[in-house]
Amino acid sequence: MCIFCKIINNEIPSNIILENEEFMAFHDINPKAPIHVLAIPKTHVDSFNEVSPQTMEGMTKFMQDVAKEMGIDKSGYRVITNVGDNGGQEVKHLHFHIVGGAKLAWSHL
Ligand code: IU
Repeated sequence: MCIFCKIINNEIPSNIILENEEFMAFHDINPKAPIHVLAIPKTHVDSFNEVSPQTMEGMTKFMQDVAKEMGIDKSGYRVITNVGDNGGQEVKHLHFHIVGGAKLAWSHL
């Protein structure tokens, strides 16, 4: 079972921000900004390459709710999903980084 599936199953503890039947959001253990949250589907999907439009519809609303919950919806934030080797994807369970709480640089492209 992948590490994020273990987090979903409470086999590994995480700092949960928001959760419903389909999605979960928790603090990244190695934050790259003052606010760095990961939003994931509870059903395993390897990456953005495989996700269905139906799942993305729910995911979009869920991430908007996470941004509100974190109080960054007005100040602004960034949503990132890394895909595959060149994208720098380390965990092979689809996740969206929601990053904010500071003026973000655009330094990796
Ligand atoms: P990436 O897009 O696959 O590179 O991002 C993986 C992220 O998952 C990375 O920011 C890690 O700090 C984060 N993470 C985590 O929050 N908890 C974990 O148990 C593991 C990785 I493993």
